Amino acid sequence: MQENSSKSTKKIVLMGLDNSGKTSIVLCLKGVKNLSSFSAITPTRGYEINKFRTLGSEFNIWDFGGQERFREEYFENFKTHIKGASKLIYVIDIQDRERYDISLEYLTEIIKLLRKTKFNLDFSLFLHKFDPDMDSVKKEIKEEGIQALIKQIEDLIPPDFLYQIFKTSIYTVFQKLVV
Ligand SMILES: Nc1nc2c(ncn2[C@@H]2O[C@H](COP(=O)(O)OP(=O)(O)O)[C@@H](O)[C@H]2O)c(=O)[nH]1
Ligand SMILES: [Mg+2]
Repeated sequence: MQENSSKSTKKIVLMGLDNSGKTSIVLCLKGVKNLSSFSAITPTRGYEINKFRTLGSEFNIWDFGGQERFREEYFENFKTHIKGASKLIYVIDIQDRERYDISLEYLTEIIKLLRKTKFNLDFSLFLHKFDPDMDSVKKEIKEEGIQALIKQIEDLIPPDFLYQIFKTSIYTVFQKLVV
């Protein structure tokens, strides 16, 4: 598939396990406010490219579905997929504790490949589904789990690899929270 390679178009790549919320994030970025759109989304097969324009820039967001059977292909053609991208966002569903390990393995592989390609792109991690509607007890337990997750992330990412971590939810405007 051919991307629009005009200079003002920014390519953003979204990766992460299936169901982590990538397509929903794309809808948020596109400014879709109608919540019923979120229940209508179907799992992304392979990958899909979303084009939209906001704040005077044009964006192509490449949403890689993340289902297991597609991951091998992403790795094989990694260079082609991320070529021209200015940003790669890796999404982790913080509510899916059972798959933290699988998600971190996937992340490890992506970082390995990124270091090989030497492309200069921004790397961000979204700790996603960090919803605002948690009571304080639940929040506390959750915070502990998340701190442990962040520690694991820090341990697996090489010290000279630059990245930023954000806590995000489709139910709040994306909040920047650098850890
Ligand atoms: N609680 C919660 N659910 C979310 C959030 N973002 C997405 N979801 C839900 O997670 C599921 C998977 O989302 P989807 O965008 O299809 O994930 P994808 O497979 O990574 O593209 C859907 O049921 C979404 O409604 C969020 O911030 N909070
Ligand atoms: Mg999707």
